[in-house]
Amino acid sequence: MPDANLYARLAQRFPANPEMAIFAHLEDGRTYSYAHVEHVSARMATALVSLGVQPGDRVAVQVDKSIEAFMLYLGTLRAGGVFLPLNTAYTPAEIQYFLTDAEPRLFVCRPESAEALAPVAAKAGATLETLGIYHPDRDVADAGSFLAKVPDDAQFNTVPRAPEDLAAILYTSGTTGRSKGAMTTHENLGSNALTLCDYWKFTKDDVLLHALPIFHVHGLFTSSNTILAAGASMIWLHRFDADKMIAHMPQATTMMGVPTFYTRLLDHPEFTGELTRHMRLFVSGSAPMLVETHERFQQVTGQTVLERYGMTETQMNTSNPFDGGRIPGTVGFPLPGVEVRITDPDTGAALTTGDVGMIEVRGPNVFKGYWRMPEKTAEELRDNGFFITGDLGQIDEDGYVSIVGRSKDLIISGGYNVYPKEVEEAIDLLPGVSESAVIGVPHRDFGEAVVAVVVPERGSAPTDDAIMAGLSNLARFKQPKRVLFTDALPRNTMGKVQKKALRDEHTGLFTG
Ligand code: MCA
Ligand code: AMP
Repeated sequence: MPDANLYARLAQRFPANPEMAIFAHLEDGRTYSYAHVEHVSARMATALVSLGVQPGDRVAVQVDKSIEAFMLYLGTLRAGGVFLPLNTAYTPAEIQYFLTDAEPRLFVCRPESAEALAPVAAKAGATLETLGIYHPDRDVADAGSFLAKVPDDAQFNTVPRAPEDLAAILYTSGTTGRSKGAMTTHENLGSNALTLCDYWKFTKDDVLLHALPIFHVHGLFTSSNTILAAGASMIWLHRFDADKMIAHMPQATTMMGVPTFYTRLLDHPEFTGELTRHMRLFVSGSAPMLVETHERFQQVTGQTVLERYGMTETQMNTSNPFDGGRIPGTVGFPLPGVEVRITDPDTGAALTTGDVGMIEVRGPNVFKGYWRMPEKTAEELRDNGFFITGDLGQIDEDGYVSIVGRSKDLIISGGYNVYPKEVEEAIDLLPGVSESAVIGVPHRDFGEAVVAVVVPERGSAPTDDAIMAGLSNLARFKQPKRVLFTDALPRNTMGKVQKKALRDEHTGLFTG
């Protein structure tokens, strides 16, 4: 059987000429070819093994986006390790949970976070190393301790993996209780990368404008793995910056982003039809793109953004077509090899064309389950292989899938997921608070913004500053953009908080 190791699968497709660039137009003037990818990932894998990483061991990473961070991901795959990327916004309290749950052999963090995170790593039994942004002109100390352990030269035989072996764990918050580690296999990632490469017609001539973070599926897998599968190249920006996107767009052929990328570009006076005429593809996902944004984009550029739908647990499920109608407000067709069905959320019975129900997905893209949570896995992954997404949708007569809502209480802010329950639990613990409801309110920039509606205890008058100060253990993007106070939350006859009524009441908070 051929090796299913994702790196080995992608490397087979690397360009025949290893001098071809993988990272193009680097801001520091470096050149970085596919030969470098092979060599540096071999050196990284060697260092990982020397640090005790064995096949199946987790390698947890909370570092800034850099080429070295990306090579650490590839080195982990080559060593047969399980890559566990963590949002750079997570606080030490949040990291503590992930490390305790995943028990990584190694935890790599930013040099400036090492002091705060050393006790966290020690408690979880993980070796701690640091990785900073490498810059040839800067003091080597900035690059952290890990690179010092990477040999100058090394060959490495990629560890063979079976399709169902784990390649990565990505944590996704739960609607109830603790975050769950989505166990993602080599086959999940390999099949999705090859499918997207084909479906979106990527070739070695493509240059992807890459400004997404690399601790989530969108930036790490959907974007980067697809580029490696095509033997193409990327313009690697450390973060989204509209000016830089515009400066680099003339050298790019494609871009992938969350809707906020598109609204920010459209608001920029230099984003014009002229600037984008040569671009062959713009892809959006991670959150719904408003029809209005699609239309503005069409007006300015004459092009239609291709919207697709994915999840941490399933990689990419559906996509509007490359050729043929890309219909705003839909997420297109099931990708080749992926089955999508709509079911009754209460009974699980399959529904028919046009009916709104639960979106369920089956295919080689669907994850293996939640790390050490067999009950949660059984709740969401059916015996017949269908995954219950928690998204509500319908399929029209032409086969286009639309997402019309969510059965899960979830806010998507600028492409980051925020689970209201987690924020409410933190607020409810604060002095003077009786209860709270956290809702997503329309926001021009982030799509939805987190808003907390707080009921003070009788006789107490907590301030919004006090509430915010009490939430410092939560990542900034989860913290409310506004705290409102009320005497009582609206409830239905069953006593359940009516979040829809609250959302309706405050809908114009940021847009009105
Ligand atoms: C930053 N802030 C945010 C967010 N990002 N607040 C709410 N939501 C956010 N997404 C806060 C910061 O804490 C800060 O607050 C202030 O906003 C400005 O921060 P800054 O760093 O300057 O923001 P930015 O760099 O401009 O970031 C905005 C962004 C970024 C570019 C939209 O959030 C981003 O890159 N999002 C992409 C997320 C993504 O990749 N999602 C894919 C998930 P303060 O100043 O008060 O501290 S994968 C997925 O969903 C599935 C699989 C799929 O289908 O793809
Ligand atoms: P995550 O848990 O970060 O993987 O987020 C996955 C969720 O993002 C999905 O379950 C959807 O609710 C949402 N999502 C992703 N892509 C789209 C899209 N194009 N339109 C609407 N929602 C989307």
